[in-house]
Amino acid sequence: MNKIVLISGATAGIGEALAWKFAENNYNLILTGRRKDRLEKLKNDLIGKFQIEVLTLNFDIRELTEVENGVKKIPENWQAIDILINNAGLAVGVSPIHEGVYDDWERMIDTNIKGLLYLSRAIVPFMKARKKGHIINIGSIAGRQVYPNGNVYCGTKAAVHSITEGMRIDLVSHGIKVTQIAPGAVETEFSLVRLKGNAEAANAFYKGYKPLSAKDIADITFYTTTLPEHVCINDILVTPIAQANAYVYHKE
Ligand code: NDP
Ligand code: 8X3
Repeated sequence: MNKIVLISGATAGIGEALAWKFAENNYNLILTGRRKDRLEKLKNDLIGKFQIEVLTLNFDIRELTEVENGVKKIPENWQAIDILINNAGLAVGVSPIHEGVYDDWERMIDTNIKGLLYLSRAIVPFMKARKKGHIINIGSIAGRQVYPNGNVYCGTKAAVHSITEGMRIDLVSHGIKVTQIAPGAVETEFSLVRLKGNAEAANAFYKGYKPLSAKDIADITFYTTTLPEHVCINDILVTPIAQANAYVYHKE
C-alpha cells in the first residue's frame, strides 16, 4: 500500500514540484488548490506517468467551511495520511506599513496563518488516531528576518515559525513529527502574485543570480521524510548561494 501525502497549494510552484517528487517516490497524493483546471490536469499527468492514485480537493484555504467540507470528502481509505505539507501561501503587495492595503493584509493573514491552521486542525486527528504522521510547514526566510516593505508577509511567516514550534510541542506525545522548511528566493509564480501580475517586475526579481527552483525545495522537503522513525528535522533555512540573508543578494 502506498503512503499518502496531502499537499496544499499544489496547482503551482513548490506545491506542484512536491506533487511530482512524492509521485515519483510512489506516494498516493491528496492535492488541494483553488484552480480546479490545474488540479485536474496535474492529476491526469501524474496518474498517466506513475502507478499512484491522486485525490483532488478544490477549496479556498481561507474559508473554514470550505476546508472542513473538503476534508469531509476524504474517503475512509484515504484518511491514513502520513504527511501533511502546509504549502499554500502568498505575498500580496510591497507597501510600507503606513500605505498598506487592507485587502492585501487580509489575504496574507487568512491564507498563510489561518488557512494553515484550519487544514492542520482538520487533518491532525487522523494522525493522532494512528499515533504517527509528519507535518511540514513551508515557512520562509521572511519569518526570520524582516526586509523593507515585507512587514505583514514577514509577520505571517514569523507566525508560521512559532506555530510550527507550538505544533511540535503539542504533538510530541502523539508520535507526530513537525518540520519547517524556510526558503529564500525560489523562482515560482510567487513574485507575479506579490506584484499583482506585473510580469516584468516579477521576472526582474530573479535576474542577475540563480534563484532556488521549486524542485530544489521539493527535493529538500522529501529528504526530511526519508529519515528513521526516531529522527525529526525541526527546521531548514535554505537560500540560493547568491542570497546571504533576507535582503542581501549578490547580483551580477
Ligand atoms: P506559487 O504562487 O507558485 O504557488 C502558491 C500556491 O498556493 C498555489 O498552488 C496556490 O493555488 C496556493 N494558494 C494560494 N492562495 C490559496 C488559497 N486561498 N487557497 C488555496 N490555495 C491557495 O508560490 P510558491 O510555490 O512560491 O509558494 C508556496 C509556498 O512557499 C508559500 O507558502 C510561500 O509563502 C512559500 N515561499 C515561497 C518562496 C518563494 O520565493 N517563491 C520563498 C519562501 C517561501 P491556487 O491559486 O490555485 O489556489
Ligand atoms: C518568499 C521569500 O524573501 O521574497 O518567502 O520573502 S522572500
